[in-house]
Amino acid sequence: MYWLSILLLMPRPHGNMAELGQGIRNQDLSDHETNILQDTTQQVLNQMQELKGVVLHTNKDDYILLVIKALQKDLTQASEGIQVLQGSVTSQGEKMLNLIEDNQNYIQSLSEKLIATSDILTNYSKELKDNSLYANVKIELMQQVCVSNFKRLDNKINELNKNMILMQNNQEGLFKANTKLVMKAINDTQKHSHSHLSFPSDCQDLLVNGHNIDGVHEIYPFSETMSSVPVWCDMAQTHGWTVLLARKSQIVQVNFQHKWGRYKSGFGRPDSEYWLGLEPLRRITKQHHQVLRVEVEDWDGQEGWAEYTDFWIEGEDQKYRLHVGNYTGNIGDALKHHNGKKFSTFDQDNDDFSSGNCATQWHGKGGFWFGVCALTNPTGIFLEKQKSEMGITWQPWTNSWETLKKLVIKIRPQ
Ligand SMILES: [Ca+2]
Repeated sequence: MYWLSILLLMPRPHGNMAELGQGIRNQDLSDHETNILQDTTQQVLNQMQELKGVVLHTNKDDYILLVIKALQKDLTQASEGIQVLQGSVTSQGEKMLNLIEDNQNYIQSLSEKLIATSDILTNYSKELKDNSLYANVKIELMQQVCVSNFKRLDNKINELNKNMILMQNNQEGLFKANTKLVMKAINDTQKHSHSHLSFPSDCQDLLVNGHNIDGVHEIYPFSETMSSVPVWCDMAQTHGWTVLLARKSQIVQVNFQHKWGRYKSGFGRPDSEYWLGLEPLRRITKQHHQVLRVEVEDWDGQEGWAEYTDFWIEGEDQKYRLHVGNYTGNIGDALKHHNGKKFSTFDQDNDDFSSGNCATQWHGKGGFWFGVCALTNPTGIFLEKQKSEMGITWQPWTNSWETLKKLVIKIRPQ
């Protein structure tokens, strides 16, 4: 330490330091290290110059020589130190160079990797660009398809709307047509409320329902009870005649001598001789006033007819009073005498003959609308050709009480 401090304080020989500086310059030192060495050398030279002046003025030669030797030794040591330092610096420089070289290699490697990565990225970019273009083309195509589909959908919707309107119009038309049909059916039902297929109220209803052949049929004049009454129907082209009384030749003639009750309900057989009954007759004529037709045949085969366009009867409380008018025919108007008369039977005298019962005393005990007493006797006794007030007669036709072979009374709605 002592010599190091002396080295720093004491002047150094000028020639050795110059060589040292030159030696240093020859080494591969950095500029900064070279500057430090040069500064240090300059300081030593300066101190040596000062020391040289001191030596010139002191005259102590021995001491000076000793000091010089010591300085030379120091210089030698310093030179060695510098060499060590140079070696160290060189070693560090080499390390630095190696490090730099390593770094350069690493940088080179990184650069190569970067270039490779850049290439990859470029390729990716290119692929992305290509994909983007492809995607754009695809999107454009999809957009076109979508637009096309939207147009088609729009057209379909318009078409559907038109169809909906057409359907609504058709539905309205159908509804109107159905309403008309229903109203017509209701009107027809009301018009022919008693012309139901299963419950015809007379032969006219049966004809309307398609039964156009003469024969026995069941009619339902009692809507309340729906009980049926068998009748004979004479079917014409447009009229269904309901026979209310039939008198004609039979192997065994039907007995017409019945009490009020039987005349009220009816008796006989529709396919031969029969009486419909006052109560069914009242029900039929109550629904519609009737046309009444009388057909007669005498024992000589002559035929005739009479029609009354307004016929109806009252109820049992009025003894089924007769209303008949507007005669036409070729056998004379016999019923004009009976118009307005009550019905009488042999057990119930409602006639205008005050001294007795027309049915019992004069006309064979059949029931009829007797006055005083009769111009016709449709319910009389079936007798062969003869003159008898007890037989079946139509007085205006024969101008006598000549019996008839056939007499039928039938009705139809006006
Ligand atoms: Ca009487």
